[in-house]
Amino acid sequence: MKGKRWLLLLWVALLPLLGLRAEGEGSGSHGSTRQIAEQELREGWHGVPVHLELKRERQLAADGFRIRPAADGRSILLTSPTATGLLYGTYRLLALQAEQKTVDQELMESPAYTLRILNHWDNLDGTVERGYAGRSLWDWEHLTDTLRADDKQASITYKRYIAYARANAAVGINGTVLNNVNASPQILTADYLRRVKCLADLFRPYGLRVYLSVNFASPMALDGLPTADPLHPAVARWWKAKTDEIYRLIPDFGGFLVKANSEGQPGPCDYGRTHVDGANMLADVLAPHHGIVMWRAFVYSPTDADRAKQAYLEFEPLDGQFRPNVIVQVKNGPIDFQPREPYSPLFGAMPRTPLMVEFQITQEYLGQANHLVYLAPMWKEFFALVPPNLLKGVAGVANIGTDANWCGHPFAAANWYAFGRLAWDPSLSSATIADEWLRQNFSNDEAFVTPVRQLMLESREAAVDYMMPLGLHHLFAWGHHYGPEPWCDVAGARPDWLPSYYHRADTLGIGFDRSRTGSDAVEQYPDSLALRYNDPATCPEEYLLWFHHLPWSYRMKSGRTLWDELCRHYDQGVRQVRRFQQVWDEAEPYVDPERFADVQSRLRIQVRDAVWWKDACLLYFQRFSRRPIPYDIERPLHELHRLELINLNISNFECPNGALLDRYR
Ligand code: BDP
Repeated sequence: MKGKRWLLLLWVALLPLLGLRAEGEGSGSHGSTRQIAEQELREGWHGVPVHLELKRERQLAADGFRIRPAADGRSILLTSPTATGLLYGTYRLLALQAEQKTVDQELMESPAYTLRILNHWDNLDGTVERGYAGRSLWDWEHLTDTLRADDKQASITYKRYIAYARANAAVGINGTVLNNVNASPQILTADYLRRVKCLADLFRPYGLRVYLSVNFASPMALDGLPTADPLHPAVARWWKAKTDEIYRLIPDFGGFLVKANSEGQPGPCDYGRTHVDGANMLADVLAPHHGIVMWRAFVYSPTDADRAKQAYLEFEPLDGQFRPNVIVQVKNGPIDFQPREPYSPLFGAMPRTPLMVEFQITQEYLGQANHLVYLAPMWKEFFALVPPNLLKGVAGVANIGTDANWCGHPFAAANWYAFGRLAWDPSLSSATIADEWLRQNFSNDEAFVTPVRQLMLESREAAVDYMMPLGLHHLFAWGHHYGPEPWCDVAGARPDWLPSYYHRADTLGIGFDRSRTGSDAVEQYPDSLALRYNDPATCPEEYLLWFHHLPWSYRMKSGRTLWDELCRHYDQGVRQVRRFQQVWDEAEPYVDPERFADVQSRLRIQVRDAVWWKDACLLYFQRFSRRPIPYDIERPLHELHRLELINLNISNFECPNGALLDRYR
C-alpha cells in the first residue's frame, strides 16, 4: 500500500474521507446509516440545506428516494422509506454536485433489483482468482473480534473497508459475497465466521449485506461426516446448525452462493442427486432466516454435447422445482465471459425460477489490468436481448484488490461503477454512465470528457476486433487467459479447454457449426432468434462464427470474403487502440501526472498486445486459409513460430513483449 493514494483515486474521492469510527458503531441501526448520510452532506455538500426524512411513499421501492427542491429554491427535501435510501439519495446529490449539475427538478429513483451483488473470487490465503489488482481486501489475520484502531495494520485495513462500503453504497451495490466460488470449507469454521461478522458489522450501515460462497462438501471437510448427500438427514442437520450459527452472529446475513458439480467442485450430483436437491436443502435451512441460495448454472462436463448447450440441458428441465428462495445464477453468455457471446438461452427458458445474471467485472478475458476496456456496452448488449424485468438480480465478479487505485487499470474502476449503476438502473446508457464517471473522477471540461467518453464507448468493440471478431471465441492462452494461443494443444486436456474446439479452423473454413445441421445450439433460443441465428444470411455478423462454420471464401455483407473481413477486423482493432493513445495524449492537460502516465503506459502495452493478437491469429489461421493478408493492411510484425513459443507461465521466457511480462507478474 503506497500511502493512502488508494483513497484518493476512486470516484468517492470527491467526497471527504470519513474518519475512523468508534468500535461498535457498525451496529446496523437505521440511526447510524442516517448519521453517515448527514455526515456526508455536512462534509461534502456545498448547496442549500438538505432535509432528510424517512417516509413511505407508494411510488418508491424500499431503498428508493425522492429529491425535491423547495419551490423557493432555498432547501432540498430528500425522502426515502429507508435509511439506506436516504444514504443513496445523499450520494446521488453529491454525484450531481461533482458533475456540476443543478438540482432544480424533482428526482425520483427506485432500484430495478433488490439484489445488486459483488462476487469476490477471493481466497482465504489472500490471493484472488482472476484478480489483477493486488491481493484480497480481506485481511483475515487482523479481522479479529474487535478491530483495534491503535493497531497500525488493522487501522489501514479498517479505513479501506469503510471506503469500500462507501464506494459500493455510492453506486447502490447492496451485497457482497466475500469469498471465491471455488470455496474453501474453512470459511465456515467458527473462527472465520467471527471474522466475517466483523466485516458484516462494518458494512451494515452502508446497506451492504454479506454473503458467503460455500463448498458443498463442507460437512465432510469440517466435521468428518461420511457424506455430503443433500438428502441424508445428518447432512441437512449439519447445514441447519451451521446456518443457525451464522445468523446468531450476523442476523441479516444474505445467504449462500454455490458452485456445485462444476470444474471439479463437489455437489449433489456426486450422490446421484440433482441441483434441485442440493439447492433446496440449503434453501430450507436459510428460509427461516430469510436467507437466499444463489445456485450457479456454470456447469459443463466432458460429454460430447456442445459446451455452449450444457448449462441449458442440465438446468432447463429443473424449472419450477426450486424453492422460492433459490435463485439460479447464470453467466451472461452460454460459455464463459468471452469478449462477445450471445446471451445464455437459459434466460427466458426458466419462467418459474428466479434467475440472476452473473457478469464479470474483472477482465479475465479482456486484457486483465493492462487493457482499457469499458464494459457497460457489453452488459447493455445483454439487456437489449434479455428484458431486465426477467431477472431477480444482478451479480458481478469483482475487480477490486489492494492496489493503490483499487482495480489495477485506472479505468477499470469505471467498470465497478458501471456495474453498480446498471444494477440500479439497467436502462441507463453506456454513454451516460461513462460521462458521470469521467466527470466525477477527472474533469468536467468538455474538451476532456467528449473524446475520452468516446474512447471508452469504442473500447470494448476494439478489444473484440483485435482479439476475436465475428463470433470467434476462446482463442486464449492456456490457464491465464491473457494472450492469444489459437494453436494451443495440451496433451491429455479436455477438448473443450482447447481453442481448436471453438474455432474449428481447417482448410475449408472456420467457426463452430451450432446450426440445426450442426450442434443445434440455436434450438435453445426462442423461435424467432433460432431462425435468425440458424441462417448465415440473417445471423448477425458479430455472432457469425459462433453459430456457423463457413468457407474462407464466404461472401460477407460488405462483399468481401470471410478471410478478408477477418483480417480487416483485426486490423481495425489495432488501429483503434493506436487512436486511443492519441486521444489520451491529448488529454494530458486535464489529468494529474500520475494517472496520465499510468494510463499512457498501459495503452502502449495494449497496442503492442493488439498487434500480438492480430499477428498470432492471422498468421495461424493463414495456415488454413492459404490466402494473403489483404495488401492494404499493416503487415505482421512477428514471426508465428516465435509467438508460438510465448508461455507466460514460464518465468525465464524471452518474450517479444517485455513490458507485458513485467506487468503481468
Ligand atoms: C472461469 C474462470 C475460473 C472460474 C470459473 C467459474 O476461469 O477461474 O472458477 O470461471 O466461474 O471463467 O466458476
